[in-house]
Amino acid sequence: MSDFLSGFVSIIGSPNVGKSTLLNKMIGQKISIVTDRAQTTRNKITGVLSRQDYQIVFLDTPGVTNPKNKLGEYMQKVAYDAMNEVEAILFVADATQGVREKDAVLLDKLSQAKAPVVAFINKTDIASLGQANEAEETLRSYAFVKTVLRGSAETGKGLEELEQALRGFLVPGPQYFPEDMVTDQPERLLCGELIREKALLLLREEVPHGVGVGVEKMERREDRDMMDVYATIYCERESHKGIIIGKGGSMLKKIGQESRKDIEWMLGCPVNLQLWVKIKEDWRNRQGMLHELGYE
Ligand SMILES: Nc1nc2c(ncn2[C@@H]2O[C@H](COP(=O)(O)OP(=O)(O)OP(=O)(O)O)[C@@H](O)[C@H]2O)c(=O)[nH]1
Ligand SMILES: [Mg+2]
Repeated sequence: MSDFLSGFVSIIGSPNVGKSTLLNKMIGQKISIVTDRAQTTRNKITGVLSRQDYQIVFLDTPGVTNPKNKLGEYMQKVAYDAMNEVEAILFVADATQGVREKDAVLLDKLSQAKAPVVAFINKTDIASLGQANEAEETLRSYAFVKTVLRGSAETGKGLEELEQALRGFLVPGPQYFPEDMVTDQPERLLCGELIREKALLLLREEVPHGVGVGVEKMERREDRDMMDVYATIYCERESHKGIIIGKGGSMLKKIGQESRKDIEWMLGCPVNLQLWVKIKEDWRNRQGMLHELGYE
């Protein structure tokens, strides 16, 4: 084991560029939720890639934007903290968007980081060659960016090269996690995230950012292979509660059905999911609620 290499790699980038999709694809398992909306990821998500002679511990982070509330401040801090004490930083850009003002601000921040920076231009499957080339040229103009690669987290193109590039920054060290462990997120948090993902995907534009999910209890039945999961969807307004519940409870039912499928797949057993909706005004600015939902 003396030749074993390992290290931490933070995945950093603007919202919606595909950081979580990339993590899931590299790991080969869905551990970080993905939607087409900005600011999907709210916490640091650890994903472990284990090979025979090396291990990469990825840290997926929230897309960096200007915070609008305490939750936003927390999310920004998670991303900034992840720039320290890692072996490498994987900066992700969206080929169809290029290097925008917000990406440039983030790159300036990364120029101060101690760790080497690898840039990955994502979504080349839907970008023109010109767009990808332009992004690459801009990224290469940053002297501290060691390597610029491109590909697609969706199709998997370019990910083998990316893994090899990151491998080059690993150092002799321990296997931090057992090789069959893909994340250190507790099942309870993963369940909550899967429910939040379905809520984000199914709800209208104005509700999603104010949605939080708390899983109160997970209990295995004694008489059979089944799990009872009790969870609450929090929102900020009466009108939002109405939208989440839907006509005759139809929306809540749909959120429940779709998230249950994912939760069952994750837990490997049938699940009885009980969902509630509660209003907590301005919860994204309330320390107690942030703490309760795991944002601390
Ligand atoms: N076509 C295409 N779509 C992609 C690719 N990677 C990600 N996406 C899509 O881009 C959207 C955002 O993906 P996420 O992985 O949630 O992005 P993120 O950077 O983690 O976003 P935040 O957590 O909000 O910061 C989703 O709709 C993905 O399906 C890709 O390589 N190609
Ligand atoms: Mg994400």
